[in-house]
Amino acid sequence: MRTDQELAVQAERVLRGNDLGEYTKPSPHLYPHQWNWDSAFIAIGWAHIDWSRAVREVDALLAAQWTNGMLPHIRYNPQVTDYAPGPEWWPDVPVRRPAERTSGISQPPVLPTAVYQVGLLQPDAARRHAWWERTFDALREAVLFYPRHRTTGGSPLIVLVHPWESGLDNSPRWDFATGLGYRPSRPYRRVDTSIVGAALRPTERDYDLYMYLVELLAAGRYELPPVLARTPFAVYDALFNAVWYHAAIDLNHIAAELGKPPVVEEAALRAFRDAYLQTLWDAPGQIVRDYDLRGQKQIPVDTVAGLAAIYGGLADAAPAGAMLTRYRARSAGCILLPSVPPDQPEFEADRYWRGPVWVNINWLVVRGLEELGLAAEAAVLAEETLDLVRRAGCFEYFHAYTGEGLGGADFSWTAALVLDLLRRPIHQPSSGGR
Ligand code: 9WN
Repeated sequence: MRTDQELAVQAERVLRGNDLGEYTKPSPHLYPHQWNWDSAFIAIGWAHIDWSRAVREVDALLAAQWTNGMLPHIRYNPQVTDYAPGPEWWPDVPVRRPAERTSGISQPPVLPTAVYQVGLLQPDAARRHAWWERTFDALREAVLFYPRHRTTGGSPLIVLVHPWESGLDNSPRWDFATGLGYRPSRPYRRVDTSIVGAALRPTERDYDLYMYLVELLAAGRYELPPVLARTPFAVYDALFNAVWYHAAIDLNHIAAELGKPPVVEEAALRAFRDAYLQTLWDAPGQIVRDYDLRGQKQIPVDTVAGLAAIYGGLADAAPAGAMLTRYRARSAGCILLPSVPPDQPEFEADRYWRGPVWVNINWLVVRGLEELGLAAEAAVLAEETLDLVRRAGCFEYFHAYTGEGLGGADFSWTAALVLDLLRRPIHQPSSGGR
């Protein structure tokens, strides 16, 4: 078992190994481009070992911003050709810089939170403020993109139009749509299953829907109204919405530091919180659920995304603690918080987002518990996360029962978030609460 020092050295080696100077590959072979929420987590890791490098990671992602403010889920590296689907599947994306090539969808907006955290790790206040000042307008547009372009019918909740946007691609929450038999009009290739065993990845049926939706989104010029009229997939994702809420609050913190007005007003945050709980809270299960806009109902599948209210600070400390306890009881025999509890019929201990343990999700819950003042619970989960990676290494995900490392090895966000847990131990509050 590695010591903390050995673990930190290993994590740093992973980040440096995946570093392309401008951005950090999520993993050496499987994911060669720049991914949105990966880079946010990765920047937090870099900030502990090389602050300027963290800044470059963020700058690279911001370079891919669209004219409407959206930060796309992939920023393509033009030198990489052995990844599918490539930019040819996403024609005419409205990037600000014409040379940029990106995907046509977004991903959970962790970036504003990362910029806030990275800034706090810069001891020189003048440098920190200068950086926040330089990135502020882009982040403001990125946060406001969602209320401006991804809401419908008077609800402030954000609509996702592709499972990839959720970051938890083949979560069983999305099976209602993969089960409908949609297929793209053109053949497509996959490279993921030549790098990782097919049994650990999304199925062909999942990919058929993913590529069908890619074509549909491109045909709708990536705009919500034409897509909503035709798509089988439009959801309020509990995790994505909580990440946005947290990002809005963190960007408001930055605004306050810079003497600017809040980006999202208090009243709008309150309305968002009310809508979130009203639409997504499942009282019998004491968990939040996602919502299918087509079927106009909650999606009756529980996953770890149901704990997102903890990360968002959308639940108070007492219900948050109860949610955690219940999820852990349902996941007895599993390590940490598995992506799906084993009592869900769709649970698979080793398949991607259908059961395995992911470090980024556990980190989100750890930091959420900490911010709610639940330091003891946060510390337990943080220590278990570090133990898992000490034993297994910096893998992409981990077998829900055995902790065996699965998917891509030398995975960047695992390394980055382990560094963060090592270097920024859980804060013990004097009074509690956010
Ligand atoms: C598709 C890079 C990304 C993560 C996602 C994860 C996976 C891609 C894939 O890898 O998605 O975007 O090929 O499966 O699901 O969360 O950002 O690490």
